[in-house]
Amino acid sequence: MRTEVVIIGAGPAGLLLGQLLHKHGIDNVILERQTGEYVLGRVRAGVIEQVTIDLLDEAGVGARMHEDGLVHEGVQICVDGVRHRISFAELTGKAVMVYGQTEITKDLMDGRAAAGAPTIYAAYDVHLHGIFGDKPHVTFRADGKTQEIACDFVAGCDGFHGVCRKSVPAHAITAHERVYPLGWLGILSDTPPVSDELIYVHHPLGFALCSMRSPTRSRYYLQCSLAEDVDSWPDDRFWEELRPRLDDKARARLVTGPSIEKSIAPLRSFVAEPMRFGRLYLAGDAAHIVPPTGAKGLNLAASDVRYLSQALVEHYAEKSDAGLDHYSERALNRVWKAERFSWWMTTMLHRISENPFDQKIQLAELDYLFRSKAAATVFAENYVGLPY
Ligand code: RFL
Ligand code: PHB
Repeated sequence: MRTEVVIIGAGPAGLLLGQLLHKHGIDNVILERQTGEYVLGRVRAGVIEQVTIDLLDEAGVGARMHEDGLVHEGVQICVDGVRHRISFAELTGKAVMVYGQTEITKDLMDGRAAAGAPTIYAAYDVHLHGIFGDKPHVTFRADGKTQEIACDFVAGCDGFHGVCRKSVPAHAITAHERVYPLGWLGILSDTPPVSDELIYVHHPLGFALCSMRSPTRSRYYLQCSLAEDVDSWPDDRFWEELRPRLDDKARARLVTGPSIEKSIAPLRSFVAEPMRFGRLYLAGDAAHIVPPTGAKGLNLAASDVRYLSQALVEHYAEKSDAGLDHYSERALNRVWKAERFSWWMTTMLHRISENPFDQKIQLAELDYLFRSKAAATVFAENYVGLPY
């Protein structure tokens, strides 16, 4: 088999890249280790930036998002029971959209099926060959047999635990990492959200987040230790731990109910540099991870895909490799700013240190954020997404 671009991974990065390339007549095959059902079962991101919305529209998969997505013109931060609002509309003239990653993935899968572009699910033992030469190829096992695809380029969109980044010789790659001593315990429930806007909660008992997927479906998170086991968190225990962290109004509006999903995600900041190795280009979580506090992971995957798809279009349509040559530098420039914002929000909002000095600094930072228009604007500009 031969194609122009082999894309490893059918998460949002891989599917979006496939859709944009297909639109420009560039042949691509996606190889995904899991089944489509499994990919759709993962509950992850919920907040998307305007630039990501625009890209989904450009890929032709934005219709359902515009119908069902919730436009949020601000976000709320609650400190010790008092809520403060940061208005994106007033400070930046922009907004974000609350629309689940599961739905985006479904829209992209449907778009790909409609386009008739090939995705091979349950593709095991993916190996990359010859990425530093002119004629790379990829081998994998599917339907019980070993198969091979020759290509011009490989896009590594296979997430943090994928094979692409690990295929690169150690001397060619530098990893920057910060692991936080905590995780997020998340719950999804068919109960109405406590507020029309997201509430990020700073509390002596630990961080909490009240988010949503729709007017009837809530998503809540609690800071937890990395040693926690999700099985030791029956729903009642979750609601009991969430309740005292909320302000009076949110507490009064809290409707509890059975969880339809519950999971723990560790918090990590990670960047691999560079993002290009010969004819292999990394995009999304394969190259970088942010802690979820700034809601940037999926949005960064989308911005990488924007740079990479444009560069590949330039290569095939204009016979110019300028975009490919600058891909890593351009993508990393935006990545590091989102890394900084996510790290800052994480350290400001979680109970990380038991040192009273550190706790006072957190409160001073939050107070400054609420009182200074300049500080609130910095927050808002980053939250709604920096320009490309
Ligand atoms: P994904 O989604 O991990 O997809 C990678 C795909 O590659 C497949 N794969 C392989 N396929 C073939 N061969 C192999 N050897 C393979 N190894 C792996 C995997 O099965 C998978 O299908 O990466 P991608 O596409 O880069 O997308 C990244 C986003 O999923 C991620 O950044 C976000 O979910 C992060 N995130 C959030 N981002 C936001 O922008 N806004 C949010 O509100 C937000 N909230 C979150 C989040 C992530 C969370 N968790 C669980 C880490 C909330 C949480 C709790
Ligand atoms: C979510 O709704 O899953 C969500 C929202 C905001 C975040 C992270 C996750 O910062």
